[in-house]
Amino acid sequence: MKDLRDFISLLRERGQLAVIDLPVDPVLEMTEIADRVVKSGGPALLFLRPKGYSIPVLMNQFGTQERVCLALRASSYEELARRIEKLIAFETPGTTWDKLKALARLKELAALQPRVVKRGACQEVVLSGEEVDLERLPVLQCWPLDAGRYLTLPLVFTRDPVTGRRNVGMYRMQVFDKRTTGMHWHIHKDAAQHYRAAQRAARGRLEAAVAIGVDPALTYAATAPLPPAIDEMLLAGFLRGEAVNLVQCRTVDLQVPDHAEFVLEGYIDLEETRLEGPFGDHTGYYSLADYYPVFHVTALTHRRDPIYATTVVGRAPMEDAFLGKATERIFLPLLRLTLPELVDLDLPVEGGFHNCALVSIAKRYPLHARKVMHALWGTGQMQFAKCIVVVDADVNVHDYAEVAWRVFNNVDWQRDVVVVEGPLDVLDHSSPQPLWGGKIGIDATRKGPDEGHPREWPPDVVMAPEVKARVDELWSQLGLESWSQSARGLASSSQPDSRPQPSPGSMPASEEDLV
Ligand SMILES: Cc1cc2nc3c(=O)[nH]c(=O)nc-3n(C[C@H](O)[C@H](O)[C@H](O)COP(=O)(O)O)c2cc1C
Ligand SMILES: [Mn+2]
Repeated sequence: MKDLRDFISLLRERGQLAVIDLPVDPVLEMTEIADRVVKSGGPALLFLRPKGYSIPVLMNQFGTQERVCLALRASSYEELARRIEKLIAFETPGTTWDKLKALARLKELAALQPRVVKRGACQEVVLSGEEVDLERLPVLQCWPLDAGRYLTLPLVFTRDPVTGRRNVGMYRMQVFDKRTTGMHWHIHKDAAQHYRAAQRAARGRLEAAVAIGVDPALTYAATAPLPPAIDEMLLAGFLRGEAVNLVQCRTVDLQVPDHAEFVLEGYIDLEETRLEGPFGDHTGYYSLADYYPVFHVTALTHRRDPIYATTVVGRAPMEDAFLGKATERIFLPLLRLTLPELVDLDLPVEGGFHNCALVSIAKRYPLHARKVMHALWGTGQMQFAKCIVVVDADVNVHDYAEVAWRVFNNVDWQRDVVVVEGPLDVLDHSSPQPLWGGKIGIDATRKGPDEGHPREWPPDVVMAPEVKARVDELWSQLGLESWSQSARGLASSSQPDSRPQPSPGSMPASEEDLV
């Protein structure tokens, strides 16, 4: 698979693509269709006849766990996590054999670095200056109160003006007119850092290029919360098992994926901002209008017969929930590098991923749970977690009923809660002021005397294994099977199938951690 078209063909082969040949309006109608389809676990959508446009629209390419795995070349999220674990395994090379293995891994990684090629299909058609007209693209107005039309799946390429390092982030872009858009990078994100660095260096402008419609591994990489020093295109190369090919832009000094369906080249004037939003956002609320930088398009290049790729966000679960679950699985092994006591992590989609984190830990010392909370609040985009619930290693954090049972029973609300202040995601609307506010950490682990709990901690109520085995043997003779089936039905109804879910207990820590 080399590009978005190959992915579309793959989806078609797998029966994972619905081709829609009726005229459908990109204003609101596509959202309503995509929303119904994603919430019922349905296929990717290729709209051939957007009303008023001649360019087809692809939506919901990531709308199930199965499709995210196809996109990331993995059989499951767990396999992905294992690949990441292998990549970052820091064994100290003892024997010559170990040293050779470590070298081989470095060599492998070096071969996955993006490379610049001479020509790319993304420049089959080049429009510059006055020829550029963004209003020819079938850009969606997603929700009724949106301020306008938004590019919702753009890969935004910028360079750090000081280090020259590339960043690729996904930041929505409101189309203002034929040649300008908003650039909604939040102040905590890497491109916003490039913007501030360019302001400090008094550059006048910051160049940017935007790719739309690429190999889905690249699209995922643009959403991944990587540290600024790691190139998203290297992660994409690692995921797809092949280096990403980039071509030089025509009007700015940046490189973009050779196979992109569309590329917008341009710059951001460092003095200029414009009111952006409101926009129906992934919190399920409209993000409020605010002033953001303006992107001026100097060239629009595209493939012959291009396909426009987009998504809609809104009340979960939406398509982005499946990208978020992939991130939860991929980044757990990375978090474990500094937090080896972390057993598992669940970010409920209803919390938009950063509003709530459920974590299980192998607890070893008093207030260990608080150490983990503070460490998470100090790590990358986990800093936005408004609520962190910590449970013991044996609790399945993906089973919300079990987590609720432990929290409601284990917590002394005076002793086991910390309330702190810290940075919040820009989209948070609950705090009295933007950007920062209150957060809570809940320690629902068992407490011992060393944590101010002199009383005995009671054991869980569980049946003796030999009795369970005996009843298993008897079970089919008791005439109770039809009853137990309906009981199971009741239990599973609290977890709709469309919720993106890793298999329970899929990520045990090392045996030592579980002791
Ligand atoms: C569909 C979608 C839309 C997004 N829109 C924005 C946005 O408008 N602004 C923003 O700062 N982050 C947005 N994000 C999240 C960023 O892509 C994510 O935080 C990413 O890690 C940013 O890259 P960076 O760490 O290189 O800055 C969006 C993510 C998705 C999946
Ligand atoms: Mn980045």
